[in-house]
Amino acid sequence: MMKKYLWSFALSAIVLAGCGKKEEPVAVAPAPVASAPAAAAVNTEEKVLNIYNWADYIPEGMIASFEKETGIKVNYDTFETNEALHAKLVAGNSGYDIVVPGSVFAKPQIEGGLLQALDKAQIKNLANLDPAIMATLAAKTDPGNKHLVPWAWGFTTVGINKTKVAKALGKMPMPENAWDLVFKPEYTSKLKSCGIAYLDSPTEIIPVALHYIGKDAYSNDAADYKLATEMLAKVRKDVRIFSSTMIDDVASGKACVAIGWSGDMNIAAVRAKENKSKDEIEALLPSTGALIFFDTMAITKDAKHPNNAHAFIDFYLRAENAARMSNEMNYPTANKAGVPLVKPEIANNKTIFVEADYFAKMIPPSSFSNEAREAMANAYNSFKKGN
Ligand code: N2P
Repeated sequence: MMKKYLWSFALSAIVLAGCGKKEEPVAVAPAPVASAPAAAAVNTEEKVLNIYNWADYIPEGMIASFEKETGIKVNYDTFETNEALHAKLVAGNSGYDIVVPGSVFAKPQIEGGLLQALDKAQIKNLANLDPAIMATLAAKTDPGNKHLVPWAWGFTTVGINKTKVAKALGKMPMPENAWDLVFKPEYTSKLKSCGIAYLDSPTEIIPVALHYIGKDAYSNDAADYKLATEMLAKVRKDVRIFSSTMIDDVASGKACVAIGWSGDMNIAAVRAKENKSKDEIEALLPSTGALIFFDTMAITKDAKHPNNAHAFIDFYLRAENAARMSNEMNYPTANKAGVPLVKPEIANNKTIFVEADYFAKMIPPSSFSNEAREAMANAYNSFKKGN
């Protein structure tokens, strides 16, 4: 049992080390106050809730269960990149009550007043969350854990169709560092024949490229972006697919190697088996580390249904719902109470719940200034256009 929790302690240690602090114990967010208000507040909101989440992130039927139980009708839309969500929030009047930004974007969104503080009295299941993960979020992103509740976490890495990659590489052995497969011309020139896919977002690709060239993945220095795009330019012609919903591309063999998200690559592996493909798909653990992300639920500043939003967040935080997400979407949950309910084949999959020693190598998330994000977008767009 203890082994399963190791990763979260390792996570807090590495994230704190990453922000220059020693591995001192961190004040954990206070547990929700148990005392009930004198009279239970009556929810007079219209029975509607508008949710905006990443594609391929929620188990089938979970929304229907919430609707059935509460009588609240959910409009559930999806986005594919942090940039797309951010643009909607900045424009205002998005119409969404709950959004799920990555922590890299949630930080400037909190600072910019785009998200409202949670009413923790309405979320009794906050107590189910892993204190170590909440401490890392408080330290780096959301002081006092006022705005954000983790949906899931995971990492950006290299996914491969082992069968097709072995064939395309021929006599060439697999590199020690899996990032070479997507960034080193020696490999990409061979793998282009079976399809190279990249996530389609500046803040996904530039950070992994920075990491590959030995720079800080979260550098805010535009001069570093130039170096990253110089490296990327050498492999641009070999990249066939730009997509942030690449599960089917990988599962069907349209792409044999991808810069993708850990859970999506694991879903692709499962889907290939369901499709009776003989090819084996795998999320890799690059020797130099992969980039961790946290995706977090938050309520928009101008939400029209904040009470319904709190009700959904509390519902999602039930141990059984958190475990269902891990079991079906192949992303680790930050819900400590849910972990014992995760199926052994998921809990023991080292590319989903990674082991503590690999954690020590992973790159914790940070964030970018508005100017840096703009410079990164320009660098990425010119890379993509090929000029
Ligand atoms: C999408 C999962 C989103 C992970 N399937 C990246 N934040």
